[in-house]
Amino acid sequence: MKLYWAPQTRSTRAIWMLEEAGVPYETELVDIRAADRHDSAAFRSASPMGKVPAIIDGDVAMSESAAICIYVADRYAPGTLAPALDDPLRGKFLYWTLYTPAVVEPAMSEKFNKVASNRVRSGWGDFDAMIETFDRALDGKEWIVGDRFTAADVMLGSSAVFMRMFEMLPDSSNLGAYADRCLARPAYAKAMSMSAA
Ligand SMILES: N[C@@H](CCC(=O)N[C@@H](CS)C(=O)NCC(=O)O)C(=O)O
Repeated sequence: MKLYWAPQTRSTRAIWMLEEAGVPYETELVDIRAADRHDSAAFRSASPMGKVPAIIDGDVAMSESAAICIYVADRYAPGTLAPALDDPLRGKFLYWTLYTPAVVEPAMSEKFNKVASNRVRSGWGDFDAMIETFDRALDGKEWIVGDRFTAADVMLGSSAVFMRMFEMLPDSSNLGAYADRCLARPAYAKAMSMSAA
């Protein structure tokens, strides 16, 4: 397993995921902030847009943090970090793993950039609908799917922590406590220490 990454980026999610799954990996830094950037052909084969994180695992070359989380969970921790294909929780697992790129990030971007929102016309609703839905889903729950930590929590946990960092997380006991539980995971700490280095 090779991980293409850069510090202080969405790469943290892939590191967190690989650490949760206990998969050994090597890393290659992609200098996304360099003025004269020269991406390797191998990296570009995994990430057509040149974005990190990306992985190459044998014949598998791919990017998109949510897709990487699902792949790693299915391949290396099926039934634990991802519900099995025939588990009824599988649908919820896919929904919540994709909630970050499909709903959280566009809604955050809209709010951050002060773009007018349209709850009905936009696929992500709007920022308030995104937060209310996320918060409600955590009512009485430790983790987002079933009663165990899954790859969906890597994606949503990183979103909750990120929103709190940017003071976009409202004063909600569900979301704040959820962010704290994610922060307390040793695999998250490992990802943060690597990403900060
Ligand atoms: N939807 C992608 C977004 C990846 C992304 O935007 N990566 C940024 C860093 S956080 C990047 O590589 N930017 C460099 C570039 O676009 O050249 C994912 O979740 O993996």
